[in-house]
Amino acid sequence: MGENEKKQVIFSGIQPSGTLTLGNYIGALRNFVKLQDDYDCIYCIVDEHAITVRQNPADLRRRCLELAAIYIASGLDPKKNLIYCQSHVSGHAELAWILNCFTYMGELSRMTQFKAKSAAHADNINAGLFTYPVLMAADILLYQTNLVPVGVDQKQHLELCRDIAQRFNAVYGDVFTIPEGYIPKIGAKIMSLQEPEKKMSKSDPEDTYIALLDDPDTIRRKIRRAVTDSDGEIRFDPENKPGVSNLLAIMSALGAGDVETIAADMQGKGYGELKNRTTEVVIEALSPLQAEFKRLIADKAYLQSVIDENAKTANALALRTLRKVQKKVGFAPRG
Ligand code: ATP
Ligand code: LTN
Repeated sequence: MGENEKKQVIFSGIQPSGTLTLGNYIGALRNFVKLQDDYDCIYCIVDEHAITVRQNPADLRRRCLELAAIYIASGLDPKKNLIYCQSHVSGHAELAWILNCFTYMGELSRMTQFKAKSAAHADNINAGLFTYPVLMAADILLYQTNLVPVGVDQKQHLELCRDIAQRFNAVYGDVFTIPEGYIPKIGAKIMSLQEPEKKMSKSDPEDTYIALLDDPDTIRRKIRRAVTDSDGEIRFDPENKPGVSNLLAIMSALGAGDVETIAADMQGKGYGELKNRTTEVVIEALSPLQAEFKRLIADKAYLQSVIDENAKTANALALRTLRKVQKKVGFAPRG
């Protein structure tokens, strides 16, 4: 790329809805770090998405700063990447409203995340949970994003985002850039340690996931108790051997080689050995991040200054798209 050529834009977000898991790290965060030098990157703390499920206010507030610290601790340079809270840039909610008027009820009711979350929170199936993907589309389209690094569970939302953008562009001209997904080949869906047919998720019970901040003993215990199967063979076969394949995928994603090679290396070994090796790889991958997190979280003033400064920059960028959209749909000019 020539020196003066504008870099492409990356946008992604993580909800401060719980302690980040190894799934979030492998499916999303780790790729954010890889992409930061080649793109203009915006990594948002999507607190407005998080309240689609009831949150304790004090916990939510604390987790937003913790997520900023995790972003930085995982290697994202806050001078090169925009790290900020979604609720600090009002354009997200404003654009979401407009896009709501370009999204059909039928499209939203097909979203599998909506179906899963409304089953899990049957006492609180709120309209925000239903229109969640529209806010996500607004996040992405607000910055004329080219690429969106996410885990595979977000693919359906991303396709909807593209459909909304294309629909809007068809009426008003080329207003939005049409974004592409960036989904890793290995690790796009890390599975629950207890129910390996299900995605590892930070809102599930503690023993089903490895948290990025778990200490080595906790990691060892959780992996030791991970569900495998009874045939005793170490082989990568997600369909028939989801538990064993999940451990192999975790190791591979964390740099231990490709899944087939790891499996071949471990021929004749038992699941105990597989779990020990996985434990070592995970502890080694997480310990630098944990040390850096500990240092950063002690300096709340610094973290606050990062999200404040970056929100200002994000706001200025967001307004460019928002004003254009408002004009296109026919809102009265500002005097
Ligand atoms: P929640 O359980 O609160 O819905 P979550 O754990 O699914 O949260 P999100 O904040 O919704 O996490 O997701 C942040 C990013 O992490 C998204 O890009 C998502 O695709 C990715 N991700 C989440 N879980 C996994 C997983 N198990 N494997 C791979 N990627 C994942
Ligand atoms: N919906 C995502 C989080 C999210 C996101 C985004 C991801 C909100 N806005 C924009 C990528 C781009 C989730 O539930 N994991």
